[in-house]
Amino acid sequence: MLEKLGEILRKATDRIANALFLDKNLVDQVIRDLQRALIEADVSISLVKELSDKIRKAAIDERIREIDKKEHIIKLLHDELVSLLGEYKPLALQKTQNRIMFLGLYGAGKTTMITKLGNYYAKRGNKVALIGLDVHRPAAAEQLEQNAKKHNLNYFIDPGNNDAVSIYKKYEKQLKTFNVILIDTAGRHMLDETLLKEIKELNRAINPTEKILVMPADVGQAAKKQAKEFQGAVEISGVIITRMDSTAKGGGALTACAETKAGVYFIGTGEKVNDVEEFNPERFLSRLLGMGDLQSLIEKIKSITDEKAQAKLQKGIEQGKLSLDDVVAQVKSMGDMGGFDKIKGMIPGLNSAKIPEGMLESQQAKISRWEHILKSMTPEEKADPEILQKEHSRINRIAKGSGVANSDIKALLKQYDMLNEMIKSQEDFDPSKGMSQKQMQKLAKKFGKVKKMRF
Ligand SMILES: Nc1nc2c(ncn2[C@@H]2O[C@H](COP(=O)(O)OP(=O)(O)O)[C@@H](O)[C@H]2O)c(=O)[nH]1
Ligand SMILES: [Mg+2]
Repeated sequence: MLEKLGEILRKATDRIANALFLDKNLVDQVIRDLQRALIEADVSISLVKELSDKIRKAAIDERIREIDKKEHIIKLLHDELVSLLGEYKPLALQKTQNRIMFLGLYGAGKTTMITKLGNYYAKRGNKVALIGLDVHRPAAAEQLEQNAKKHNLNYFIDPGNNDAVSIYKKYEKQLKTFNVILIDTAGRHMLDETLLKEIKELNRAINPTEKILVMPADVGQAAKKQAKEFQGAVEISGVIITRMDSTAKGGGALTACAETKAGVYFIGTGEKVNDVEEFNPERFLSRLLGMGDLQSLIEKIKSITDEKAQAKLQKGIEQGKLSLDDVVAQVKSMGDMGGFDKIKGMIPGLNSAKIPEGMLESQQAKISRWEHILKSMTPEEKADPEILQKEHSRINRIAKGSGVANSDIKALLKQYDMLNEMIKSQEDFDPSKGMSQKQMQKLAKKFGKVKKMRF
C-alpha cells in the first residue's frame, strides 16, 4: 500500500536527517524526490507545490538556527503531510441504534467493506446486522449472504424483491434488536438521476445515522469530484477508501478527500475480512515513513548529530579556540564524513558562507591520517599546536611516529589554523544565534585572501 511513496518519503527524511547541514543542493534534491513521489501517488500538483514551497522557505529561513533546521524541516514535512491527509475523524458509534448506509458507484467495494466492518464491529461487542438493499445487481443479495455466513454475521436479504425501501420496511422491526446496522445499497457507473432518486428515498425511509461514500483508491484525485457530487446530493457524513493495496494512487484519493473535508473513516487494504483499518492520518503517515512516531524520528536526528561533540565544539567556538583533538574528534564523530567542509556545517550560521574551494575539498583519506598524527602527539601539542611552529623538530618526530609525511602534518595545522581564524574573526558572534549574513560575507571575504602558508 503506497510502498513506493513510503520508500521515497523515507529516503527524503533520511537524507535530511543524515545530512550535516542543509545546503541548497540537498534541499532541491529532497524537494524533487518528494514532488515526484507525491505526483506519482496522484496527489494534486497544487498541493504538491504548496508543500514544496513551505519546505524551501523553511530551509532558507534565517530565523531558524542551523542546528535546529533539520529537525524543523522534518517536523514541518511530517505535519504538512499529515494535514494533506486530513483530520482524524473516527466513526463514532451512537449509544442508540447506528444505521450506517453505504453509498458508492458500482464495484467501489461496498459489499466487501460491509462484511469487513460487520466483522470489525461484532468483534468489538456490538450486535451487528447486514441488510442487502442492492436490488439491481444480479446475485448481489447472494454475495452478501455468502459473506455474512462465512463470518457468522446476521443478515437480512430479500432476493427477487426489487424495491429497496420495501425490503427495509419488511425487516425494520427485527432490526430493532441490533445496534449496528450496515446497509448495502446499489451502485451505478455514475451518480445519475435514477441512483440519486433511490438514495434519497432510502434516506427518507431509513434516516441513517451515517451515510458513507465508498470509493476505490484507484480513482485517485477524482475522489474529490465524486465526494463533492455525493455530498451535494445526500450530505454524506464520511468516506471509506477501498483497494488501497492495489494501486499507487491512494495518496491522491486520500488527499482529495481531505480537501473536501469529507473525513476518511476507514481504508480497505485487501480482499480478506481483516483487511480494514481505521484511518488515522498521523498513524498512517508514521507507518508510511516506517517509524513509530514523529518523536522517534526526531530522536534519530538527534542521535546522528553527536550532541556531546557538538557542545564541545560550541564551547571551543565561544572561547575563540579549539584544540586539535576537538577538531578531529568532531569530524570522527560524524562517521565517515570529510573534513572542515563538514565541521563548517556544525557551526551555526557558517553554512552558506563562501569558504574557499581548497578548504572544502573532501578529506576522507586525510581524516585517517589525522588520527594517526594525533596519536603521535603529546597532550600539550594537541591543546596548543602553536608550539609545533616554534619547534620544527616536533613535526619531524610526529611524522616519524605516525608514518605520515611532514606535509600532512602541515596541512592539518593549516586547516586547524583556518578554522580558529574563522572563529576568532567572528566579532560579536553569538553562537546561540548563528552569524548574520553580513558577518558571513565579511568572513568569506577574509578567507578569500588567506593564502599564505605558515611553513
Ligand atoms: N484488493 C482489494 N480488492 C477489494 C477491496 N475491497 C473490495 N475489493 C474487490 O473489489 C471488487 C468489488 O467489490 P464489491 O464489494 O463487490 O463492490 P460493490 O459493487 O461496491 O459492492 C471485488 O472483487 C472485491 O473483492 C480491497 O480493499 N482490496
Ligand atoms: Mg455490492
